[in-house]
Amino acid sequence: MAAMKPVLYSAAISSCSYRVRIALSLKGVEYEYRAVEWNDTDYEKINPIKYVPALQDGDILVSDSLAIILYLEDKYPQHLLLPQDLKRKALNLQIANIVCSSIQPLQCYAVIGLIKGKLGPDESLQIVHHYIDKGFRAIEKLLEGCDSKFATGDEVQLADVFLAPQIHAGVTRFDIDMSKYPHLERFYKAYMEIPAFQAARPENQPDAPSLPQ
Ligand SMILES: N[C@@H](CCC(=O)N[C@@H](CS)C(=O)NCC(=O)O)C(=O)O
Repeated sequence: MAAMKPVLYSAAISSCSYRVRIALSLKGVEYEYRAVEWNDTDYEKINPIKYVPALQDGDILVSDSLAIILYLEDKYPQHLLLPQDLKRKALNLQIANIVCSSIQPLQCYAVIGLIKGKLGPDESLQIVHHYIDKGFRAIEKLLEGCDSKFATGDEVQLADVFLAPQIHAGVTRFDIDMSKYPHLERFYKAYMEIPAFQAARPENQPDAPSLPQ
């Protein structure tokens, strides 16, 4: 009997879901896409913290994009995202974590929702810009002198899987001027040429919003 496809609980515009979609595509894993509505109370049974993404793979249910991607890395070893070399592996994890812990949570709808009404839209946007800029500048510093095609080499690795959705959100949702971050701007152009990244883009998901994001 054929194995069941993993089920991805996702939202098109969620940058955290976008990371997992890229990893699944790069690894060539076929999956069932299940769009989660923000107000779906049943979803709490899948992920108690109620955030997307989550992945059900057979009897394994895992949520949080980094945990999911590390799970995929062990389960589906095709297109490994973490190199053996300890220095490059550490750099991949560091960049992924800067995006995951020090940028995205500070730009997310939960935080923007909290400050809504207390601050005007311009002030909220300034806060988001501050944290994206802080993170992007740090990553540019870490990559000083880098002349590879992607962040940590000429192959797409974990850092790239986290960078692409973060830059995409920066450009499309927060009007970030990427010319201030020359390495990231160059990688972003390269990511957009890769079919696995294209397939994972928000606008190519079944629940893509019909309005510009
Ligand atoms: N650390 C989590 C964060 C997940 C997260 O913040 N998801 C957002 C979308 S990118 C979400 O579900 N937001 C819904 C809400 O804020 O209620 C991960 O990397 O998966």
